[in-house]
Amino acid sequence: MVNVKSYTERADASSSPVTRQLFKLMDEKKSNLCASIDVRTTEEFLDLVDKLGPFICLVKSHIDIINDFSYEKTIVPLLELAKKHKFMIFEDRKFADIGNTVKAQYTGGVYKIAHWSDITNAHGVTGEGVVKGLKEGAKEVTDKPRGLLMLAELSSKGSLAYGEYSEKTVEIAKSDKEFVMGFIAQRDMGGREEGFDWVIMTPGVGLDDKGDSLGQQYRTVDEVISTGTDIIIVGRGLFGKGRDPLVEGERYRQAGWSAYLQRIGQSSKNL
Ligand code: S5P
Repeated sequence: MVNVKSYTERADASSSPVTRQLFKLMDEKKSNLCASIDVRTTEEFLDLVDKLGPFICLVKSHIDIINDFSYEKTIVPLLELAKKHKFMIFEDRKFADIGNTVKAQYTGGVYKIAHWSDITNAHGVTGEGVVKGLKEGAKEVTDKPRGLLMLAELSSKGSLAYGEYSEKTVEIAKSDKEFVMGFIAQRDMGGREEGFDWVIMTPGVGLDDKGDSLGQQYRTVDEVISTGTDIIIVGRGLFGKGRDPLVEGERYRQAGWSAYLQRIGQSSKNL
């Protein structure tokens, strides 16, 4: 059974400060769209963020693929755009090491992720220490709320994250109700009967393509929302192959929002 409550209702009951902020923002902007902006230059990155900003609740970055990254030229303007358009930020770092190492990777180096990214994610492969290490790191460098998503399932062909692996990852997520806000997954991960209301964010979403030549697999917006997705993560569907981000941004926002309204039993006149 997927979650049929509204984002606002869930915000009020959530134990995660980041989830509370995100769900409220989503209802305000009528958007459950996260733009995944995987491009190689700061200029392209900021240009796409500015264009897509009005349609999205969240920007997902892979900050380490930007060739000319600098904190001043990439992150400072990104934070300004986040204020201008009201979206949150998710650095898709996929941490996968022991607690002590991820803590250093999260807070230090050139990227200093914990300083600017509201949300990040981690694999469960190394065990519970990954959650503790990241949480400690966040507390040491900022007073702002930070949230973690565990990677329970992946969209790519042949992924090893299923069955017992996914179940064990869910167990790890239960170790921290305040910092772990939910999952990257393809469907609802349960937990409500035990008092967890996780946010499910789903990549591998596309309305025009079935996948790519490197193993990515796409499902439609209606499909993922009906199986429990709260936030759709869309990358190349928004700006790849010469697509117009202004057109696709609104198209995916509407598709995501109407599928959500349908799931919670409201009519789509509220689009
Ligand atoms: O299972 C996953 C998990 C993630 S976070 N499958 C994914 O594709 N991702 C990320 O989502 C991936 O790293 C990329 O940044 C984005 C999908 O991009 P698209 O262009 O295929 O929509």
